[in-house]
Amino acid sequence: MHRAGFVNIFGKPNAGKSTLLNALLGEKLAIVSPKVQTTRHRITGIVTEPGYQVVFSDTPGIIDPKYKMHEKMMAAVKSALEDADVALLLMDAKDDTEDCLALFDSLKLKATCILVVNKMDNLEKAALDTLRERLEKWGKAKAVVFISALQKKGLGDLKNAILQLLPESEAFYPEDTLTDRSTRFFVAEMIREKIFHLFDEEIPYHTAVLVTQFQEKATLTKISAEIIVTRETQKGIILGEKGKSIREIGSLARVDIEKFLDRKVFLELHVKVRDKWRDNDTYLREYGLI
Ligand code: GDP
Ligand code: K
Ligand code: MG
Repeated sequence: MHRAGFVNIFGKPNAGKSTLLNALLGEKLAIVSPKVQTTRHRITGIVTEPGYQVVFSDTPGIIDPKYKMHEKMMAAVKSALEDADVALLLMDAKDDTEDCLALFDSLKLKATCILVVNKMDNLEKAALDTLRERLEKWGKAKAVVFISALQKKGLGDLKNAILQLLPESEAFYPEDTLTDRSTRFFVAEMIREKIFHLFDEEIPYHTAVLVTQFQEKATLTKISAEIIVTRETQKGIILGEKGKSIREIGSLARVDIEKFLDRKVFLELHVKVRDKWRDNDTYLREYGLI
């Protein structure tokens, strides 16, 4: 019997959803940062093994929408909820347990659920035992699994739990497919991740990245990208003194992109100011957020 299905990861911001997707795939597809709302899109990663195929989706954390961009992000979460065969409800071991369960209750899930407690590396054994007891009483999940996505612990248990719940089906994608997103998309995301790491507070939330040129030359890939911000002052910050900051973004991103493409890369970055892009349908569409 062959099994295949859609397994989607849900949870509060920073629960470790993107880290888990990468750990399950053994490949860095989703960008990760300690800041909330790093993930803006639904990102799919596909695992194909003899006998089964799992199509995993990482989703933006569940939040109350403040901008049109947030509404689009939550629409992505909602559609992911609707087409999951198995929903992984991910919580941080240190998050308030009752809050998390209330949030999961509020999703009115129809999909089969696995409750996944991440960051078990942050709790002592006694505390983990108490937590397990409480979560098993919740009764709405088919299984409760403890993991550390960062330390890659408990992933075997999680895969087994998923496989038991996966429907009988043919594969959905050819066996060598890793994702349904384009290379350009991942390049833009890798640049965006560096901005999340290098700047505090508001800058990352006002930034989008657009790849404007992607050319495979004989010995390297030439990539141009625009970093979009909402104000002139932010442009100045991204550029930095004598262009120091943008050079740093470029050199950090280039290392990741070269690893991802397995090719030498020439990366050219520009900064553009687009007032209120987060509330503008045309821009949101251009940046792939709709
Ligand atoms: P997301 O917002 O749910 O996608 O969370 P991310 O995957 O971006 O991770 C948020 C933060 O939690 C990052 O700093 C991760 O390195 C960290 N993190 C993720 N998984 C673990 C884990 O298992 N243990 C610990 N200690 N930290 C983790
Ligand atoms: K995050
Ligand atoms: Mg994420």
